[in-house]
Amino acid sequence: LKVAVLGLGYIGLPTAAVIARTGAQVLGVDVHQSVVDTVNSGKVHIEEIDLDGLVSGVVARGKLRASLQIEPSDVFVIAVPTPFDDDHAPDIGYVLKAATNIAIVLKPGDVVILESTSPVGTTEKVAELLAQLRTDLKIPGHCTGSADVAIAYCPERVLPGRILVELIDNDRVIGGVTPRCARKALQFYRRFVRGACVTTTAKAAEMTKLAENAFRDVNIAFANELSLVADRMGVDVWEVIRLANRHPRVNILSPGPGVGGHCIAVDPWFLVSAAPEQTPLIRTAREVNDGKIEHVIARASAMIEADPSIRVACLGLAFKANIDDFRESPALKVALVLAQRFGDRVAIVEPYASALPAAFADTAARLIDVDTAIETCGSFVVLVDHDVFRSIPLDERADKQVYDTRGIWPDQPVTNRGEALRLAS
Ligand code: SAJ
Repeated sequence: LKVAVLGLGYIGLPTAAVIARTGAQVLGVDVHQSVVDTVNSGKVHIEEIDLDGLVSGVVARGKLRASLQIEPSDVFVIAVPTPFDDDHAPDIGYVLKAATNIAIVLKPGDVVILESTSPVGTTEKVAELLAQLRTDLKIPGHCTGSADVAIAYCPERVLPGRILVELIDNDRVIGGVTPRCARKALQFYRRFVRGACVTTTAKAAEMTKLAENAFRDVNIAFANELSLVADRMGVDVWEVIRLANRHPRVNILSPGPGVGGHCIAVDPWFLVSAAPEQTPLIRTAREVNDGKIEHVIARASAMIEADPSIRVACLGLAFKANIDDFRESPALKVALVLAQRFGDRVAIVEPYASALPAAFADTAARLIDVDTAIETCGSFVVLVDHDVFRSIPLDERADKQVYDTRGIWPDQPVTNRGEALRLAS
């Protein structure tokens, strides 16, 4: 079996490697020469547990190869980005470009699968495009009788940090442009998925993916809203959540400095922009989560202004714990504003970065390690719940002013909690 995976990012590369491990001949296609070169040398350009070993193994055995050029294959998996523009309207340009490239080499019997998170209807647009570009082939949804190729949507659902485990163990939703397409795609996923593979229509599968991430966003927004209420009331939100979650049917998620990553902070907008009148809750959740960033900046600023003599360490830039991914990261946004506002009083601790991101170039902020922060900073703003921060013992921070947006240090003395400093009101 020959498989082409288009897009060698956080989803495409692990997917390509896992398929290659099953013995299939996999070609990874990417637009960046540096990515192609890195993969062909058996290395990885992204940090993900166990991915480096897997990629070096399948490349060494000749099962995975990368290229800028697509080649004829039996199965095509599209895993390219679907960003949104300034008006939150989704941009499926990369998906359509990938489909255009596939059209050049498509032949009867092939299976085309879209995995990128996409607005409802995108898979049908891919089919339509292929029908326009390849009038010599019978494309599903655009022909009578049995089609020459199969086209399906099967969203990835893996959690960064657990990608290789979840790629295999998670259930998969497989939506065909026709039921026959779904069955063909199902055969492919059965090669490497241990979880259940459930078939449906392409549109239902597309909406399922968006619903999953919107569900999480709405639930995190509830936790973030509670944190604002608790802040106003002078109550410890972490304690309230711990207590509420003792109820058998309550399971409140964790507040934080906002919601980041390229999924939860993005995908709900795909639903909102498709049905604005029907989505006040989903839109508001997005606004609550984005608004939390401003609240954290205000609270952290108040703490820093309260004592001009102390240096401040912002702990973490990643969008969540124990990963090196800074996309849409609220921690990065907060740290950047604090660095711009307070100059060289602010230092950044991020064990997952070897240098500060380019956005910090105009600031005086420095990247320091945990030990230096403990020695030289009198104040901590906890922005990411990395394990390495969580494990700092009380005696190394008891005397610091701490604003802990992730609730990682419940034992911090109340008198040394920055959030206890009320704003001017
Ligand atoms: N967060 C909180 N509080 C929480 C949980 C998360 O503030 O209680 C924040 C995180 O710190 C982070 C953001 O939310 O900034 C998103 O993190 P996440 O762990 O919830 O999700 P992602 O973006 O890493 O992965 C999600 C997953 N979707 C769901 O759990 C429904 C994953 O399964 C998807 O595959 C992925 O999006 C994706 O690619 O769509």
